[in-house]
Amino acid sequence: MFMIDKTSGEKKIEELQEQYSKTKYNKATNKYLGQLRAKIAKIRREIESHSRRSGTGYSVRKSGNATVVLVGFPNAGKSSLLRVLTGVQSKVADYAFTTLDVIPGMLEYNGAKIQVLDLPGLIQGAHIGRGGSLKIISVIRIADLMLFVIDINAHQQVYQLVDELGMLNIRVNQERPKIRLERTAAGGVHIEGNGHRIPGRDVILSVLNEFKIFNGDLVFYQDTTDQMLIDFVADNCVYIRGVVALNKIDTADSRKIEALKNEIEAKTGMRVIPISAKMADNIDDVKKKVFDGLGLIRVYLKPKDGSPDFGKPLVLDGGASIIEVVRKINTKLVKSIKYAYVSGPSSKFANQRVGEDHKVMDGDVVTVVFDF
Ligand SMILES: Nc1nc2c(ncn2[C@@H]2O[C@H](COP(=O)(O)OP(=O)(O)O)[C@@H](O)[C@H]2O)c(=O)[nH]1
Ligand SMILES: [Mg+2]
Repeated sequence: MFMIDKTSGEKKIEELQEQYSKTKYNKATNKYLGQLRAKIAKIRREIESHSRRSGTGYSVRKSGNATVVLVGFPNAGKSSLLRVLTGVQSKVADYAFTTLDVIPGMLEYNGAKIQVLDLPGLIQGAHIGRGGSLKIISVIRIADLMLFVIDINAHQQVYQLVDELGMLNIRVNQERPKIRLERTAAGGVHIEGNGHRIPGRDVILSVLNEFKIFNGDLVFYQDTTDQMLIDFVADNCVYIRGVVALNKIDTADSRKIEALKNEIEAKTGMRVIPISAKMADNIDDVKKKVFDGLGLIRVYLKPKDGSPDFGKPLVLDGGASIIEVVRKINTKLVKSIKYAYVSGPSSKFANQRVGEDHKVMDGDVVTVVFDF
């Protein structure tokens, strides 16, 4: 195992985290704890912007429709899963810490090309730079989905990983907090809670002050924890969906598999797929859940007087409109769109005529009419 030298920033974070964990939570310490967390978030933001500038990350080029990273402890079965998903032989050995680099594979499913990256295993202490984690994190941050690979005989690792990633400002299966801040020149801080559960005024002010914000209107649109407020103000988190592959089920009985699947789903909000990478068991379900988790959609083009080509879907991101459909065919055509005919989940009836802003859905058949 190798370890990155800790910088002064990382040491400072360790100190603050120690103070944080030593302090009992109550009404009197509430504000102090908020301050500590805001300080940690701020130092971390500095470290990250530094490591981006100095280029300590791996350089990984995104390719295909979407990028999925395999996240897990060493020995969980990441390289084995990469092989059964994509055919790419990343080094598999009977001892830990074998993969030291990022190994890319390409998974083709439903007409989509999904890039799958096998990363060196993440281990405890990742948030302070253990195990070369800062490089690994720089790759995870660009992912569209995290596929957690968890050994069923060490399933607690999924919770440790979610915690570690949390400390590295990667939020798993969470949405960006719905909060708005409008800075004003004077007048102090106005808080609109809209009836939601929000941090106390003293905590809010101490967090804002830590980021040198002394005036403004702060509006909450949902129940908000202290951490969510800090995430919003520091603006340094990425929000990535996750799916769990619970691996090595060939070594467990069905009662244990079912119980752990339910437990992890309840505690993390992620879908859990029990698999055996070794026996290639349930791998199709992984592919399906990855495709669904990415929110990709398929649209079939139909010539005006012909039939749709169901063998060759256009794969688009969820929320795409007719404009994105045309951009996929040829960017230059976008300015010539007249209208389109849509049949399928997004249309009210067959061959509905729609404008270029119409949002398409998975399974739509589309005919675009141009105005040349
Ligand atoms: N029994 C069993 N062993 C597995 C399974 N998947 C991987 N392994 C074994 O676990 C070890 C680590 O696998 P590897 O893919 O290298 O894990 P990585 O370190 O996460 O990349 C190897 O000995 C694999 O043969 C599985 O589904 N069942
Ligand atoms: Mg490996």
